[in-house]
Amino acid sequence: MINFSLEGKVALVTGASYGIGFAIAKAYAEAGAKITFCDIKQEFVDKGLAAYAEAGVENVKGYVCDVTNEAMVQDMVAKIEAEVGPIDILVNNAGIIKRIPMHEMTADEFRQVIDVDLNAPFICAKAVLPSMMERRSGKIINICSMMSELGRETVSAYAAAKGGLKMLTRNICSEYGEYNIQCNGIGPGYIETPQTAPLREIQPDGSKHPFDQFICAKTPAGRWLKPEELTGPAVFLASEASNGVNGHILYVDGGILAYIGKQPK
Ligand code: NAP
Ligand code: GCO
Repeated sequence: MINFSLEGKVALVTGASYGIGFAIAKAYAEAGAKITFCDIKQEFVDKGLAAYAEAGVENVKGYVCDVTNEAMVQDMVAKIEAEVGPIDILVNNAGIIKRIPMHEMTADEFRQVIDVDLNAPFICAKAVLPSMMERRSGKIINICSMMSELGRETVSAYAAAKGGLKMLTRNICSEYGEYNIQCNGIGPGYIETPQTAPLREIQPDGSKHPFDQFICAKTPAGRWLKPEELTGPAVFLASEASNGVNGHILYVDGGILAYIGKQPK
């Protein structure tokens, strides 16, 4: 029988107080996993714990951790291993974006995005790999993006990071596949979360944001996706059902990458 269950597995989802990370962690709990997550501030961890409780997800553990800080990440992983158990599933979800024209972006702003969106997935994967190697089993899932494949104005740092994250995914696959560790990516399309809220703001005249209209024209279904639409693929990539899948970026984009876009009327 195909095993999509996560029964008895320990999952760490970074940046999962809300948004995509929250939806994935909740789905993992429903599939039987023990959930741990982190966020950068205690305030957000507390809000996340309350949200999981409200959603009926029990025994969730939240940790304050800035995923760009290797010492904090190593300490968090050690705490999880002591308090919950060895981490079977890591989802590198935490991420930021800065939408600034490249010629106006400071090097520090560029570095901040690279730090969270690319360096941190390296730091977190490096922290869980030794135990996964010892147990000869593990799943690492990196949350990539349309910008792992495409560029657009004002997101140079984010696209560079997410493009790099695609190749980090493939390299972890290449280097650790022999330990029965699978590393794959999920490439969400355009998802309704706080990160994209500015792109969906209703205009003063009551019309849709131009970018909202643009994305609906670029998506065959003509709509934004919801975080919950990522959870099936996320459970699949965390389960034994995907043990033969490695180094793959699974795009959950409603068909954006396959579509030239709806012809304007
Ligand atoms: P979001 O709503 O902005 O949530 C991002 C989460 O990451 C927040 O909980 C945030 O915590 C946390 N975080 C940021 N920096 C952190 C750090 N240094 N240490 C720990 N946690 C940190 O984003 P989202 O839309 O759910 O996106 C989640 C992931 O999916 C990101 O990697 C994003 O790039 C990717 N993605 C999103 C979309 C989309 O359309 N939404 C599409 C493709 C890919 P704070 O609240 O404390 O900052
Ligand atoms: C943007 C959006 C995108 C999404 C996502 C698309 O400004 O274009 O924020 O980058 O977050 O990454 O897959």
